[in-house]
Amino acid sequence: PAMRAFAAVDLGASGGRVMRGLVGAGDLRVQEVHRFPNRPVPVRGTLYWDILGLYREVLAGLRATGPVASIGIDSWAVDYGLLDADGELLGNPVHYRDARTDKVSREVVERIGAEVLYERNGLQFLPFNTIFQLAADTRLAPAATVLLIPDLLSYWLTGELGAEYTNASTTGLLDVRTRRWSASLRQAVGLPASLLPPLRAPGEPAGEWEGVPVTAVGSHDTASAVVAVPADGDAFAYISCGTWSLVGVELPEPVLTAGSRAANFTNEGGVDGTIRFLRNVMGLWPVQECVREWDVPLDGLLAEAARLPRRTVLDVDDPVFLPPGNMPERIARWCRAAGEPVPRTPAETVRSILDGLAVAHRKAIEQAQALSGRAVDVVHMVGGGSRNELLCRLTADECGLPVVAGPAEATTIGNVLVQARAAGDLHGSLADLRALVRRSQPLRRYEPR
Ligand code: LRH
Repeated sequence: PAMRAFAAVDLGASGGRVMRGLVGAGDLRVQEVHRFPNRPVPVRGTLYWDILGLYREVLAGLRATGPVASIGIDSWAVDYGLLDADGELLGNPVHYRDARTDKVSREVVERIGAEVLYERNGLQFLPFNTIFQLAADTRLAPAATVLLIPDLLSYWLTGELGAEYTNASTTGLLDVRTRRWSASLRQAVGLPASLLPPLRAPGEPAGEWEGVPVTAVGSHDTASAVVAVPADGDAFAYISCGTWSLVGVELPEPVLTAGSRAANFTNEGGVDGTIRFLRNVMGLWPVQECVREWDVPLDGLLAEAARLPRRTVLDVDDPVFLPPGNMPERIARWCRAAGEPVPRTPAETVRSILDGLAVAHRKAIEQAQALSGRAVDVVHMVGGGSRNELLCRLTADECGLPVVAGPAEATTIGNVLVQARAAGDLHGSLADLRALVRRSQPLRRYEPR
């Protein structure tokens, strides 16, 4: 039987893509149709996403994809656009790395109480969680609706309003137990109920674009990536590795203990009612920022870094590395303050970041197991970072566990799998979808040394 095509729109912090996924006869293939950079724009002290530019690229990609059975959209989490009562966009979405939440986030936590907040929404503290961004937003008065980025693009395509559940779970406004919007958290930051659109689950219809159905997928990119982890059984940890490393395990229920809060572990809503129990590790962001500043290709640096010994281990999770700009300089300053040798070359700098990341990966995996009681015997690295052989090898060695790398396009594959199942082309549980990924995608195994 012929394979059917699905379009997956996937926007990451550094770039977006529109992919064609082909599904059928026990096979799965994804082809890149359109790839484009995502370049935030600083304007008078605020860092914005170029949302209209991104939408134009999405449209160009969809037109180039050809006939598809349906369209699914995912992106990075937490950020949003505001619509007025006529459905017009109010201002430009602000980038989560903007400094506007630095102070407000602490104030909101103090006002609600860190324990109460965690007990209700189960989220790790990140200064840019949507709840804090909304508390800092000065444009709320005329706003009628808040839409997370994939929901905003979906609205522009279809005219239909909705809040996809997995991404809504990153806002801080969802109740982690009932999995509905939390009235008490919403009220704590003074938001009217009407601002939050009705929730929809991955797999539900989300309207039509030019006669083609749009399907809600795990619209949080990390939720889609975890769907496509090619795990066999449940004794696995995953690292969804790109701009961020999202490191954790998949659970049936959230872990809301004091220990889990202290370790800043999050309970994000996954596809099929799962919980992504994980920590945000800084990821390849510092590397991306260094490369942007040096303006040299990464591949050569990685080859050189692989020949170097471990020298400086950067604490990549230090919040000084969160904002954009001056990354090499901030790294040198951190080393001086920590009494660590300052990297002398770009390759040494890259090596210090990757060694730091490998250590952060290990710690997060150890903590995820200790806090959840779920033991793991393999680490799955998915996403663009799984192409980074040095990082995979360092992670395997540091964790003392085998690392299975791939698929690099996990997010778009997870997006396509959920659409294809909703369309009736695939059947079964996450385990069945993962078996198809295992059979159809090239994977690479790194044994620990
Ligand atoms: C990864 C990601 C991550 C969020 C961050 C804002 O792209 O969605 O899961 O914490 O972006």
